[in-house]
Parts: sequence; structure tokens; C-alpha cells
Amino acid sequence: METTLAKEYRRLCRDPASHQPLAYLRLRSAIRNVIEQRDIEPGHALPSERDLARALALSRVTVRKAIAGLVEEGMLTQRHGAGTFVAERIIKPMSRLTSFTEDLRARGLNPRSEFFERGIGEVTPEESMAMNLSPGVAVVRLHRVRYAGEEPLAIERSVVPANLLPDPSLVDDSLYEALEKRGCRPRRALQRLRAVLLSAQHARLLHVPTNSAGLAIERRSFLDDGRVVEFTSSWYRGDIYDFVAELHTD
Ligand code: 16G
Repeated sequence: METTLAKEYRRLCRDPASHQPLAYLRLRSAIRNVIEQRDIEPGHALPSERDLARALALSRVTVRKAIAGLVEEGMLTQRHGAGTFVAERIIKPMSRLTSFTEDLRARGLNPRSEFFERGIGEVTPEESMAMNLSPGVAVVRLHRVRYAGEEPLAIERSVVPANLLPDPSLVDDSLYEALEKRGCRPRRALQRLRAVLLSAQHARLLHVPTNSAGLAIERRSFLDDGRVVEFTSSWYRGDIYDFVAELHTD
């Protein structure tokens, strides 16, 4: 395991295409790559800072800096006195506007969706209020269960104005990828998160017992010009996800 990481680090040092002049960024990429390739499994420990520094002929400050970035991204977790581990629960930083697909790929997991609905219809009064749309306009609706491989993680209902995404079949696995291709990927979002007990129907879809803990999240995302690009209601499994926010004093 350690040798795979050392090999990957040395490969990046030799690879001119990696464009990573700083050692801590090269090491960060190397750690990310071995996690994505599942050479170090979730829950398993990374070699200690001291061992990594010695094996790679780097200073401990450099190793610490490389690791700190991945802890912030939620890819690694640190337990006081025990070391650094590949995150087992999915830790989702709330400060970055990322998609389900990106979050899972970054952890070497295989995101996929099962669609219950992928169609076009008329905006409802509630959606038109939330999205600042005129009554009667056309919207694309997606209702899907989101999986990592065979494991269901979340249920999502998304609404997107049809003038931004005219054809629902443009969404294959990732809504954000489809929006990106049309030049309207969200740039900013407002998110509301609350704890819920999962209903029998949601629990069945997520393969957990009825009344298990869940997180109900509403996200309204905006384009640069202020138009709402998505209104998504999600129910995430509370036993797998941690949503983490970084706070600053002014
Ligand atoms: C996340 C977002 C959701 C967005 C989706 C796009 C949260 C709570 N929700 O699940 O609002 O629509 O990603 O993912 O993070 P996709 O591009 O993989 O379809």
C-alpha cells in the first residue's frame, strides 16, 4: 500500500503532464489517485506522516500540508493519536458547489441513478414561487434514486427550467454535466438542511428501516445572472453522509 503511494508520487514527479511544480500538491494528487483506484480502501489508515516523509524524502511540513487539503475536502479523516484514515462515511463539504457524481467519483465510488421520472411538464405554483418562474412555463423534472454501485444513498427530485435544459434525455447520469454542456452550470446555491425520519416509501428505496435518520435538503442554484437553474429536494441517508461546513469569524 505504501509502495503504491510512493510509486504514484514518483510517477507524478517524472510526468511533465501533471503540471504540479509543488511537492505538496504532487503528493496530494498521488494520495487522491491511490484512493480513487481503491489501492487504499475506505476506513484504512494512511502511512504515518513520519513514514511518508521518510519514504518520499519530503519534509513533514510538506506531507502535513498535502494531507490537510484532503482532510478539508472530506477524503481523509484524522483521529487524534490514531492517525489519518480514508473517510468511510461520505463527508461532503458544504462550502463547495459540487454534484453527487463528482462527490462520489472523488472517492473512487461508482455513481449511478435509477430514474422514476425524466420528463417535461408545467411548473407547479410552489415551484414557480421557489424558482421565480412565471406560471405555466415548461420545466424538466427528474426523480431518481442515487446509488454508489449497488448501494442507494439518496433520493432526489429536481426541477430545471426547460429554457435552460430543453430535453430531459440530455441528463444521462449527471444533471450538472448536462447543464455544463449547455453553458449553464450553477454558480451559486442556497441550501436548506433538516433532520427527518425517513418515511416507509423513502426508507424502502434507500434499503434502510422505516423511520431511520435522514437529511432532507433543498437546494436552489443560480446562474451568474441570478436566474434559478435548479430546485432540488433530496433525502440523504443519515447513516452514511456527514455534511461539514467551515466557519470563519468576520
Ligand atoms: C447533489 C445536489 C443536488 C444536485 C445534484 C447534481 C446536494 C444536497 N444536492 O446531489 O442539488 O442536483 O448533486 O448531481 O448536494 P448530478 O450532477 O450527479 O446529477
